[in-house]
Amino acid sequence: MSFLNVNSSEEAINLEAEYGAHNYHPLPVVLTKGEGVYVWDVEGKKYFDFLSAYSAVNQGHCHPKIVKALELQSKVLTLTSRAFHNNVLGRYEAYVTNLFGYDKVLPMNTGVEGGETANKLARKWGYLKKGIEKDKARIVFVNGNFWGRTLAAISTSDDPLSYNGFGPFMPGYDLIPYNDLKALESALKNPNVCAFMVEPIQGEAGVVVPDDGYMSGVRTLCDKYNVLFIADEVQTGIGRTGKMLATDYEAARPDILVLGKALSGGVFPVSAVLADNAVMMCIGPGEHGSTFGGNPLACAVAHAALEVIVEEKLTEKAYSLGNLFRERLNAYIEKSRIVKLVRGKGLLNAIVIDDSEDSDTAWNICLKLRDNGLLAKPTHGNIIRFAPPLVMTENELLACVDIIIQTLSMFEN
Ligand code: IF1
Repeated sequence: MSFLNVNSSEEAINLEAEYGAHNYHPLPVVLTKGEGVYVWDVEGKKYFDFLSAYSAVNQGHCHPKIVKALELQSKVLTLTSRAFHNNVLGRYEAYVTNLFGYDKVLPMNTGVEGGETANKLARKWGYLKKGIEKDKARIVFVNGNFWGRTLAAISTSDDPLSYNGFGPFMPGYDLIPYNDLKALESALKNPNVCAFMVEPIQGEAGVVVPDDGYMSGVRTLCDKYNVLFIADEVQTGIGRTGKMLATDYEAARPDILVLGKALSGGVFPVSAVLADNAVMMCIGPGEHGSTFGGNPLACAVAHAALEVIVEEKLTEKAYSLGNLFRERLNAYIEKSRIVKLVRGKGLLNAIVIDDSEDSDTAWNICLKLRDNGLLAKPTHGNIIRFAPPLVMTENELLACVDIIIQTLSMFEN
């Protein structure tokens, strides 16, 4: 057996089972090529990608402009570390801070590193600017949050699958219900609270959309109690929900903005934390960083990836295609026995199967969707997330709606 390539999906799956950690349970499909909204498996079968690598591929697979930026930079300079300057970082920093309207950016690599950076920034601001007693700073999170797999991230989780068996956990975190401004206000009254970190729409929890007014209410309460509002837009940001940021739907400008995933169009791990000087300058030289943070290759890729979102008006596309998607699905749901509802904003949507969390209906529906040429995966038990690349055309979206409805119909009796 050559380890360089595989001749069948089965061989690839067996190699992963034998030599790879079993930290995932992938849908049984082995992808070998991606282009725009399509992916192909080893046997040559073509699929619509309706997951977009959890919203990292908003710009479509292997977008030519982003790949070109990767190619060009990769032949010139890939990594200098931040021990020295490079000629790409500053230009990218100017672009991304102007695009999102913040004074500064702290470049990192993965979304969870962005979250960790936001937590460290908020704590430092709490001590230096809010006058919180040393080591007493607290950050408030909500039930159902997901911001990654590090020990800090799982210390805020209420999902046993995320934290079971990984204790002891990091102190200094409080949990309150999502979408509950009363609970938030009572938590923020604690003078040791330096920040509230929240997803504008909860991705992993199953595309949970809060009430209108929740995010603007968060902004008002954080102002009232001198608490930093950290928005985790790793999954909702970069056009996915029909606005450049999901927080753009309301008067809810975050004090700290965390971006990742589609910041690179899925071509390279890139994340970013944006804030104004009053917050960002609380961290000084040598107090935070990473080997790859702000590397020239990542900056070139991210710069191109953001330009694609703007130039191709992908945010506007997500907004209109998302409305069309929910309209067609709701028409089906009216007469469906198994689908309870569809929810989401822009092209971040999910359907809830009228089933218990531990039933395998959603999984079986995704297996059938695969057979019918569309790839999606259940999030929690009975919820299927639908998040295609934002470059999809209306005809392609309608073809996907047909596949989804045709597949769901197979489970109605
Ligand atoms: C997995 C889903 C999970 C995120 C939000 C930060 C991060 C994520 C809102 C961390 C990452 C990924 C992680 C990946 C599957 C996927 C995911 F929600 F998107 F479906 F897990 F919940 N904030 N989400 O969604 O970013 O460090 O991964 O770059 O861990 O299984 P990361």
